[in-house]
Amino acid sequence: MRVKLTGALAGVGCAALALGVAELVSLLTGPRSSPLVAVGGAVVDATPEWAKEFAIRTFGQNDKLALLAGTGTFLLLFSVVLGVVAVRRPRLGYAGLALFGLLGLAAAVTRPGAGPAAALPTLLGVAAAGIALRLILRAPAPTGPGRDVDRRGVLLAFGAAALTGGAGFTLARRDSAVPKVTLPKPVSPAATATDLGIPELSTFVTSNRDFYRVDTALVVPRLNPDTYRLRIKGRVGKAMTLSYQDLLDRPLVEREITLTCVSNEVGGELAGTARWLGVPVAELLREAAPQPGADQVVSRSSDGWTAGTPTSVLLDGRDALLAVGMNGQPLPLEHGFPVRMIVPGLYGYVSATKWLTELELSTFADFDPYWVRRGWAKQAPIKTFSRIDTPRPLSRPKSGMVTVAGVAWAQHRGVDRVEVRVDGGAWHEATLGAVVSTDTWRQWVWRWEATPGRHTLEVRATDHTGAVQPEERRPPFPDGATGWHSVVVTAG
Ligand SMILES: Nc1nc2c(c(=O)[nH]1)N[C@H]1C(S)=C(S)[C@@H](COP(=O)(O)O)O[C@H]1N2
Ligand SMILES: [Mo]
Repeated sequence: MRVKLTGALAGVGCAALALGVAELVSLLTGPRSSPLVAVGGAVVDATPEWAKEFAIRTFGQNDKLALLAGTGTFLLLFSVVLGVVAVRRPRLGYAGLALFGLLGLAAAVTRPGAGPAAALPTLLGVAAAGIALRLILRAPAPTGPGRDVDRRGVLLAFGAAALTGGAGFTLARRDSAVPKVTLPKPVSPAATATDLGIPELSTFVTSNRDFYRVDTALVVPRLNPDTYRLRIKGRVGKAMTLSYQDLLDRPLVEREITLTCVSNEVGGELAGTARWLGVPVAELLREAAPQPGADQVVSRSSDGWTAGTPTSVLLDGRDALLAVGMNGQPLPLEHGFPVRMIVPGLYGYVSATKWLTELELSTFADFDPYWVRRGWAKQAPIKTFSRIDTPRPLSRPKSGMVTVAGVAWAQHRGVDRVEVRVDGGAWHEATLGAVVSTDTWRQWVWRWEATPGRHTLEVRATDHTGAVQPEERRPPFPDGATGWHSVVVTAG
């Protein structure tokens, strides 16, 4: 029993040491070469077609911590077994360690954009663990089967693991701020809408801090603006490479645009409006001269994620931008610093590539981007949506005059009307906030004379083409949810 316990502890100590050393080394080779992050990233990407249910649930959610915790638990169990086995059969122990190393190695070097140096954290981590195991497993125990375990060695392994891992994490955190850059003024500034200023109602412009975040990145890519390059290539007459400064030197426009995630559920919060500063995509595309038939622009990020946008949409005159600024600031790291794409009217997964490094003119027949490979639709215009922000579900407003308010969106078609009804009765027209383009959401408000009791409020919007938001509830997969948002309240 004791041999087993100390063996288990030895295994965990060695595994922790491997991770700690790897974390420290990954400071030099980049955070995505850390085996924990690399394996987690590989798991995210390897979600197979048949596991679409899983993809639907993960898509759009930030279960990154859960994933890392899951990987960590698996490692813990593996290292316990490894330690217990190693005490009796050291060779098997070393073999297990090698297997564990191979897994990390395979993940680290096959991550998009990984060079040979990505192997170093795992290699050095496993080497350190191997040496520690060797020192810990001493001569055969004088009594009984198995080897004696050097308890001091185990303690030392844990100590070294804590030191290296701790140093790695602290140092990694130290330089996670956005590099200092000064953005030029736009040649064409954004006009803004007046905020209705109702408590609990989403503000017309969403602050960078409150803006939703959706991506597959386990660690936020950190690109250096000084060495940044954007390549425009593929089926073009003239391939181009632009630096960050090249982009800033162009005439920049600023536009308020509402971005929405296809994973947003009815009533969900995966939408936000920001003031984006950027270079019109169409100008760059025209200079690159797309070949006839190049109907898809594949945008690629530094971490290998891809989106596919119809070339025709990017050239139809809408404000599709390569954005460098968000609400007067350089893009925050989580929102794509230094450059991302923003296309009014299309869900983020087919248009809004963050940490953008490449635009490749291709065709829909030739290439399926990241989420399309996982079963999501190739074409994904944003569906008309409306949401009740206040009163909150299950709240207890006082009877009498109650302010019902929310937002509605139908990007690039525009919202023309929002209606509210109570308990399935007649529809009442809400008052809409004024907006300057069809590319943003609209705030809306309706004053309700509430009678005491339990009531159901429902909302629906009509877009500028006259199409009424469909009532039928459908889930986000494969091209966006539909259905009316409803809220149940009890007026007192
Ligand atoms: N590089 C990269 N860009 C990405 C994604 C991603 O996973 N990786 N996710 C997309 C999705 S699905 C959405 S909805 C938007 C969200 O942008 P935000 O996080 O700035 O709100 O980014 C898009 N751009
Ligand atoms: Mo999304």
